[in-house]
Amino acid sequence: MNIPVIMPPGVAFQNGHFTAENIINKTTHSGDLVGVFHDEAAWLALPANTPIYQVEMLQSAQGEGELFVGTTHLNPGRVGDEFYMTRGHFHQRREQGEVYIGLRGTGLLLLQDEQGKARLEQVSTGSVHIIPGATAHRLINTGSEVLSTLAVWPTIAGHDYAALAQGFALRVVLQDDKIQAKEVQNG
Ligand code: PAN
Ligand code: ZN
Repeated sequence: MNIPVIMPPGVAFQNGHFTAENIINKTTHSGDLVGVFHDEAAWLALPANTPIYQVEMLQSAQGEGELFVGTTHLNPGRVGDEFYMTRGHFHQRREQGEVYIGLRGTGLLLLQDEQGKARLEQVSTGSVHIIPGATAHRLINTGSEVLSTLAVWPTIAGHDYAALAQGFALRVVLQDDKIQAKEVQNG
């Protein structure tokens, strides 16, 4: 019997780009990130069409038990003293977790629980990050090249951006030529 072998989609580990048909692509520009960076004047000075990060996703079946696979490419740069970062979110379905794997570049994964307690994990090539349920997550590029990560998460997870409208409890900035995490008052 001749059993056909399916060619699955691929991901290039060196840059996180997918090889597949019908990849979903979304770029987030500076102008989309209203209220995300603490230095409003520096944010306003940046052209609104400045690309900050790009997400590539494979097509997935939807529904309970199905998974999304995506890569995020976060550009290097700063708004004022604050490093470029993703918007960050809780999952709408709070109990749903996610896995991030570092592919290229260097940065930090900011994790925050529902009580507002934040922690940082170092992201680098091959780092594996298990994001538990009920944990908000944001990538921060503290390096000088693109930070790319691979992520897998349940399609039912959904994104809740509104819960963090006040912002995260930590900001990562360049001060005195050093990468520093600062605690934020009032979130
Ligand atoms: C990722 C993120 C991606 C972009 O795929 O959605 O890095 O970050 P924001 O969604 O916060 O803009 C993920 O965590 N999915 O659940
Ligand atoms: Zn997520």
